[in-house]
Amino acid sequence: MAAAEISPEGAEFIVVANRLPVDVERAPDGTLTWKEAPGGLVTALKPILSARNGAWVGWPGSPDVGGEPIEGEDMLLVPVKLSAQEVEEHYEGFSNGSLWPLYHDVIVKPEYHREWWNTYVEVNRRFAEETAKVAAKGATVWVQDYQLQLVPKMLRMLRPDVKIGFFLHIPFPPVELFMQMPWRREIIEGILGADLVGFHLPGGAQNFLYLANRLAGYPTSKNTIGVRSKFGVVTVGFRSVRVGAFPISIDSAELAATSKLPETRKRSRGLRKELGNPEKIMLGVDRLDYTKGIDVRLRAIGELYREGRLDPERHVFVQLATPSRERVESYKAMRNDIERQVGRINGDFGRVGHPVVHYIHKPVPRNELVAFFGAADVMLVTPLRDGMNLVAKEYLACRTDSSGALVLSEFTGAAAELRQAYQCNPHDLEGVKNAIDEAVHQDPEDGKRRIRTMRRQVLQYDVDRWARSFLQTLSGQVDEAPP
Ligand code: GDG
Repeated sequence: MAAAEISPEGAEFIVVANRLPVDVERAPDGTLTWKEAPGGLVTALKPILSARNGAWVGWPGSPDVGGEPIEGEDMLLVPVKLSAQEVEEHYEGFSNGSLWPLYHDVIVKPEYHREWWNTYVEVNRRFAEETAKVAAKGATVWVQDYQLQLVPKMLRMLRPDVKIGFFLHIPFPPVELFMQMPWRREIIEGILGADLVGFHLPGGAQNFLYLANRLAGYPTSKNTIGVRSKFGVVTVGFRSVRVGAFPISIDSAELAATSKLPETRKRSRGLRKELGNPEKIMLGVDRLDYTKGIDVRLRAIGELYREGRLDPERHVFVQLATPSRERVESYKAMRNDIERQVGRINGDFGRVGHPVVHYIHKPVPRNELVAFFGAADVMLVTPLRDGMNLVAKEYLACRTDSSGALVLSEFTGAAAELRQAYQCNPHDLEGVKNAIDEAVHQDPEDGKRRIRTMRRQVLQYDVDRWARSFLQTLSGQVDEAPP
């Protein structure tokens, strides 16, 4: 790759992510329109993007759509054009068929195909090139997630003048698993193109530090990595790459405000009524993904009904499962398994007009989701592995009266911060059952104390704080980011 030209008018702050924060819609006459697709990341970064002449580089969500950058409301949108085959091999293939299962404890067996890898390299190169074209001299570039791990190194080769941060939103696996990856050294070298590499947890950062030494032979610091503090260092030639833990969060104040609105409260009451005014509503909210442990909680709930520890007349379970990666084989099999379990529990314990498990397989509008959080007495978050899990934090932000209970898998990043949850090991079915049982039958005063403590944590450490601590560390403004 030859060095790219530096645009005199370029963007000073650039986010590079697999997806643009917009949805593209094609009108019947073939013209394209763009609609903002709000998400936690874009909400947190919008103020910085609009203040710093920002740009967002990403795939617009439809194959063969791309071309010239588009002036958005708060930022320049830079669509990266990908063919249908590239989406299949880069996104569904290497990202979600190889990296996703490998980084989530090989719950499903990862597949490694050379064609997928070659396309992953090619697509990463295109992202790096598009970024190099729009970056102002000395710009700050923040690359997001596992789909783009080669971009930091490729971008550095094109534009040695820019400052590069990389953040991984999913777990970074231990060496024993990572060593499976046929292109393991290339991936480590790719990430090490950044000036700052961030993970949710110190454990992931430590895994990465170890591999940087073992696979690429770079000297690494030996200190214990802290949360937003005590960064590790990898010495790559004349450069120092910092490695740290920055647990992501949510826009807590906005969610709390939405959940307090009279119309949200009314809708929460309406939902309870539609469910037959049960004593306790249990809720699960997940992308339909095998990492989320939806099957685990269904198995636990089924047994609790069978043993009489849950009462089908008084306790109902609602599972909102957003469709996800539906073309990937392992997702199809998982969906069948979950739907069979739902049918079986309802067959055994429901009656006409009164199912015990309510299963919705479609995305729910944001406000409706907040009403569900408001209605839920017990939130079930039982992933087998999850980088952070924002749902657990969102539920807490919405519990403005401090009622409710959170059952939380120890295998989520959130478990490190939310110590007062009913924590469980998702591989230990009896443990999961006990945690659900305790949460459903908790003493209300004890419950309030738990929720209050966890809410305080979520309100204090919101997504804005996450972005600021990462970017301040990247800019070198502070040696240690504010706690
Ligand atoms: C990855 C990592 C990490 C879900 N269903 C609906 C809906 N959602 C929203 C939730 C939440 C988001 O989607 C899911 O976030 P999670 O964090 O739970 O999980 P992943 O999608 O796997 O995210 C994860 C995250 O990145 C951030 O770093 O925490 O570990 O895997 O915001 O509320 N939203 C709406 N309707 C739905 O039906 N509107």
